[in-house]
Amino acid sequence: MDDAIFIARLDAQIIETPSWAFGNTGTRFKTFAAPGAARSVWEKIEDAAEVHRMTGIAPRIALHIPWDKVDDAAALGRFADERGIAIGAINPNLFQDEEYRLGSLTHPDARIRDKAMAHLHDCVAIMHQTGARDLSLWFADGTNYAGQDDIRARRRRLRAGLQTCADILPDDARMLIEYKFFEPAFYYTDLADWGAALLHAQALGPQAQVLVDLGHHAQGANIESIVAILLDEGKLGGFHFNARRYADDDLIVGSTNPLELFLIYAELVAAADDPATQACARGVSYMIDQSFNIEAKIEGMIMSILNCQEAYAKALLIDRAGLAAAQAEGDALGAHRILLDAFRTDVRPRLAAWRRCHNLPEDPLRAHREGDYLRAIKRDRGVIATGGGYGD
Ligand code: RM4
Ligand code: MN
Ligand code: MN
Repeated sequence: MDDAIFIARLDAQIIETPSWAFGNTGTRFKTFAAPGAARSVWEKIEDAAEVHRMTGIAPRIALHIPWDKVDDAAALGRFADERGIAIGAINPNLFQDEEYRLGSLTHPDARIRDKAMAHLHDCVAIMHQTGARDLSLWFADGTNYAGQDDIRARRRRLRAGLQTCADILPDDARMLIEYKFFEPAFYYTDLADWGAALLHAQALGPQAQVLVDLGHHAQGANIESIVAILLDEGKLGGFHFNARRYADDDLIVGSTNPLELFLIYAELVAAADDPATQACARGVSYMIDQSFNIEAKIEGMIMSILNCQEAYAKALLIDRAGLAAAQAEGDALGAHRILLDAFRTDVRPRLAAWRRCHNLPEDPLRAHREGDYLRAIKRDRGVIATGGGYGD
């Protein structure tokens, strides 16, 4: 690929960071306190700004409501804007209240469904106040025992709730429907896979798309093929990047299976060059959804952003013409080797050059580690007490 195009494509890649990864998070066993971890949404925005200063490609932060709820959302938007950060996706929590024991939009009791809908209304209001364009929906809804509830009835309740949500969405906004194959429910999950999400998104119309969280598939699932199919249907709306080994581990993206991340980017790059899928590919929101347990928060986030950029840069280097020719000839291994050649290319020098051009630190991780910002937050914020875990 021509250098100017390579650089222009790198310039266009934007990745959104999640507010929740900047505070202390942990497992149900223990939350370890990280020195200097953000204590409020305001500090999370400041940390997101540090990630953007170091990497140059993380100018948006996603919020979880009510975790990040403040009295004046517009003021929060302005606070972010002054730091060069925009508010990204709004993620409504529909899983923490007592009433959601049997579900939220799928709950058998209409009063609980109304409560969930009221929360979605509040989140749409926050979108208006902050200029956020994506409503990112993940539901913990499901059942634990066969017979516990009627699967088709639940599905219809969910569809009705999503339809109302589509009706109240700002005109230029999207709703992204996320799926996860299990947890917290174990027998049946109302949005367990991309098929379930896609069917709803198709019925709801152009403002509804599917969100792929890399941690939400069964072991061995071919995620890049899901990405390709959703792109082909014009229904891929966004990603939650992370990595998994066993379940929804929320580890640093690219840390367990860098080849998978590269192959996902390869599909995105190919679709962006195909007139039939270009519009969808260009609209995809790239978001991180991770939860750091033992890692330093900002450092982990910088590494995540860099891993995505590296995978993307390698995908840009795939010899597309050679690949098409090998595929047309039925040369399975020739085609495969073309992909691997790109994957094995060391793009770090080119990315360092890209950073130099943009007045960014050549080594963002080191610059952050040695910089004033980290020193200041460690000094000013200190270490906050955290919960133990089970039984606390
Ligand atoms: C889910 C899913 C959602 C996230 C919640 C807290 O597993 O990944 O995106 O918002 O966790
Ligand atoms: Mn997610
Ligand atoms: Mn998850």
